[in-house]
Amino acid sequence: MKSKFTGALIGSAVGDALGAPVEGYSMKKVSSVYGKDWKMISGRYTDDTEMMIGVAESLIENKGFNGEDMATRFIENYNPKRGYGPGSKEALRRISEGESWKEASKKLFGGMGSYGNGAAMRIAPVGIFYYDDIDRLRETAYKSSHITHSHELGKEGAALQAFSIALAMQGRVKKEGMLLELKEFVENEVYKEKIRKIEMFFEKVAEVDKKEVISELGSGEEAFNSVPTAIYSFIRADSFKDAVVYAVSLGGDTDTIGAMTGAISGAYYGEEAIPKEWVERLEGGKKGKRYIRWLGEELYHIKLQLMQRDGW
Ligand code: AR6
Ligand code: MG
Repeated sequence: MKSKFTGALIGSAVGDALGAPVEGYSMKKVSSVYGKDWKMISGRYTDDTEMMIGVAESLIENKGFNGEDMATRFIENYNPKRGYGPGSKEALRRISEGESWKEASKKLFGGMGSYGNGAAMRIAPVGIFYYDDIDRLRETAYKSSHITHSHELGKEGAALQAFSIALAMQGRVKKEGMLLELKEFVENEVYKEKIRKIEMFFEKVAEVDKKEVISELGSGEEAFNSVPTAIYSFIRADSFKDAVVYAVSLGGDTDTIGAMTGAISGAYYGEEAIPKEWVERLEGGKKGKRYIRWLGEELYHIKLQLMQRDGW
């Protein structure tokens, strides 16, 4: 279990760092950069991992969700060079200027709130910490999303990603079984339809063309155009490496789809299954790979304590 906790977080960071140098590229351009080797280029992570670290730090410090504290962590960790989306950036600016974390995100996009994938990309700590408690998982996914993403589709995408990670932690189901549970879990029709499309992909005998995956599931910055793509990338592969390589190879929002695929795959296969050369190349420093592993270990220890307290 410990290796699944650390695997989800390191897997997320590795996927992010692998996708980062080719963000926004077409499928063809990604392939011209990575060729057949898929060597990690710089190992530098982006906003996805920086925010995922904030979620983990806050869950650890509070042994659960605390919105004000989590928002503060996001603001303290914020480095403009990590490539934040405009919505997240504005929400954090508003909160740092004194608006409540419950109100700030509602003002974005003309009062609609953001449906970007920024809440789903950072959700791995919630998925691992509440892997055995669906109600808490859903509630915490919604609340942690709300700090920057108040649109229903942004929140539902984060909850779906968190639940995918939880199922991967449990390791009971993959393929059809996993899709069935995801379809029951998810409350929004847009996501149900995407999961149906994934089911249809698996019903086909021939390998589905990547262009079809992109047009049907998406490869963009919207949560509904990227979370299902990450889930599909995980399910169709038989290893951590194949899953993440496939996700990034599609092009588009490669760092985030890479991060989300890496989180689910790391939770399923465990940290040992992540290619050593990718982890070695992942950035170090104060909040680098060692720190990310430590966050996973801390979440694991706190989870154990809470389970023992509750008489497991
Ligand atoms: N109406 C129209 N467009 C929207 C709406 C909406 N309600 N919500 C989101 N978008 P954002 P993120 C579009 O800015 O989710 C970074 O590279 C809009 O084009 O909230 O935190 C990350 O690494 C908006 O700019 O950012 C992610 O890969 C975009 O969705 C990515 O950006 C993203 O929403 C998303 O980060
Ligand atoms: Mg990013």
